[in-house]
Amino acid sequence: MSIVNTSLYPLSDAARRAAIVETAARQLAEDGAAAFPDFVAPEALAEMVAEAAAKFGSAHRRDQMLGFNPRGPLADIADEALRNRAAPYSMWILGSDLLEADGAVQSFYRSPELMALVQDALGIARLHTTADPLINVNITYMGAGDQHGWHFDDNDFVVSLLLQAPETGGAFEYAPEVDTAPVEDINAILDGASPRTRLQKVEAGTLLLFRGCRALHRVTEVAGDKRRMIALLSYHTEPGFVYADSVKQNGLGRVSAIAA
Ligand SMILES: O=C(O)CCC(=O)C(=O)O
Ligand SMILES: [Fe+2]
Repeated sequence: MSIVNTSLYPLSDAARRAAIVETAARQLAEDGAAAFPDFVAPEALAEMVAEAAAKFGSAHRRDQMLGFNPRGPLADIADEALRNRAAPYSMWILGSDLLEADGAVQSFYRSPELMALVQDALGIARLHTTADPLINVNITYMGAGDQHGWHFDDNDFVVSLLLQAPETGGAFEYAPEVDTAPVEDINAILDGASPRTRLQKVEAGTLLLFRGCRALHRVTEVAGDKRRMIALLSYHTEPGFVYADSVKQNGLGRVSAIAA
């Protein structure tokens, strides 16, 4: 069984694959984000949802107020008041060591057809999976009242697959290419009052490629009983990448794998 929805994404057909890659590369260039709706076959998505839901009790609860992690030129020009602006990070995160090694989520993360597509859409010669047992593909869960405040990412790009959308909220909002924006524009974005922000339409089964180091982005507050569940996939241009202990401690509340 293919994990990818081959009727919409016939990746083994060279001409159609080239068109899919070209569309994604254009979206990335224009918007800083490329979405692939219904990317995963329904049965594969159902398996991932079941695995993620079953592991929820093992996820680490994160409740923090954090700054937006200024990047690039902004890191030099942000004034004290702007630097001190913080927003809630409230969610549960499941370490990748707690996902089944041969389960649906890890199989998707490691699938050569997915990695080749991401690589080509981003124009990167060769991508590697992360060597870190805790952070390679993680699931985050957000329930009623949870949100992921405005921030820039440390890594160059993010690949995500929304597993389950909440009833309301939990939208992905972003302002592309604002690492070179003036301080007033950043303040307006953080105030939720900027014409530079857009909402990215993401539904369960949507794969999203996103340049999070150049775009301020957030996940809006979730409402309702149904949790938002998303798989966040980390890849690197060099093999053998392992995250710093501080990153693991911050996100997962631990630095080493839990023995099976
Ligand atoms: O949950 C999402 O859609 C985005 C998560 C995110 O921005 C991050 O993990 O850095
Ligand atoms: Fe992010």
